Amino acid sequence: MSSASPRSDPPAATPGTIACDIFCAVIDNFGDIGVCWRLARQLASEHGWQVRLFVDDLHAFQKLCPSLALEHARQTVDGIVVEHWYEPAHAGDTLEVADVVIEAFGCELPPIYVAAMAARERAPAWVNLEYLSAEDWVADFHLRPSPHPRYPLIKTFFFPGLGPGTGGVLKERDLDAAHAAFDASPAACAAWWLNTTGGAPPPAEATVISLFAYENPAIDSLLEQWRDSTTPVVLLVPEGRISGALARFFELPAFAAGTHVVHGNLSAHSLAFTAQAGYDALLWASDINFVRGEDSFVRAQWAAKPFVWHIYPQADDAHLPKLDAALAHYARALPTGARAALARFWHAWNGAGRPDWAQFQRHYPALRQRAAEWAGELARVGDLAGNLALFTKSQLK
Ligand code: TRH
Repeated sequence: MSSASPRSDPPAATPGTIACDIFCAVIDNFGDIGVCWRLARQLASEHGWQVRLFVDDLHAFQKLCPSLALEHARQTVDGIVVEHWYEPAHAGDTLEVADVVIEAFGCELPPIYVAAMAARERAPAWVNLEYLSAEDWVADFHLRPSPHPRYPLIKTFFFPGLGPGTGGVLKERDLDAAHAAFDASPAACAAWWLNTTGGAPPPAEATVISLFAYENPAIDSLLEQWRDSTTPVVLLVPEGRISGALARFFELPAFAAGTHVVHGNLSAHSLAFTAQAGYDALLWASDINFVRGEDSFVRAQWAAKPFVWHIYPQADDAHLPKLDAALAHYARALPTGARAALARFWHAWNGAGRPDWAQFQRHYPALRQRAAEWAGELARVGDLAGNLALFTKSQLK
């Protein structure tokens, strides 16, 4: 549970504690702040850093962190100092430069802050955290330094990735234990279903699917296939950009949180958007997860269940090579038939063709096994927060 306090003092730091400032400009949706908030909490809780998070859009942030107060320019939440970065030049009420400075996704730091970084007795470790891509070039560019054109400062590009030689992706130390505890506890599972849908867990023969996606023209065909399925399908849909399409399909004015509909063999529940920490349980409770963007895509991999990725669409289809690069990692070790079925389904979900549910389901056992193996392989690349802490500490020596 998050707790916010409007006090402006940061949590008391012990001498030698690393201070870290993260700057986050929200471009779209929840991924920018989602990644930064997860990273901030991990650096504080697992590495003992004193973290300050500058974010320009408190409304987007509050969706993931309901205890955040919109009216405070500065507040402390879960031990993290949150500064409302209300204009690009704002750098906090008093100008303090941290030991480690993370600019997320190429956002531009306030010029006054950069000047203060240069004036600092010991230059901070400055990192630009990039968007995740599974493409091969990422390992070549990870940790490349970029000297500042005017100041004696070096910025390092830190690239998340799915393969060796990259920065990896975020994974909390206690994540697997929390997942295992959820799976091992029928009471926790039943409580989750009651709390989330108002009912009991579905019968074992049902396929439970979570659906987090952008607007998607393939949804109608999929809803028809689920409705006409020979076995029950239980669909869990966090309220959001795909909800309008479900409302149209079910001929409802809206598919708002709390709505339950049964059509043929499909039971669909619209869920309230949860605080970020609550999202994992939705992935654990489901047999197949539809995810999108960056952070939910990563969480689905840790959940170790088959998943379908709706990649964030970019101009000129620049996202399609990224989709195939992720498939190349994830699907590599699948038997040929399952690999082809997965690729066809991911492509159809991203605009090319019609998703074939029966074919996807036929390969479920192989996909399930691969999902578990892949989570192990990915873990070997190392957790991004740990990798970033190690690198920046080496810069501070
Ligand atoms: O919201 P997104 O589509 O964000 C996107 C992507 O990150 C994309 O790569 C980026 O370029 C673009 O923004 C600007 O998808 P993503 O990354 O999965 O972020 C969603 C966040 O929302 C994630 O942290 C999980 C969280 N979440 C909740 O906290 N509660 C919920 O109920 C749900 C469904 C998600």
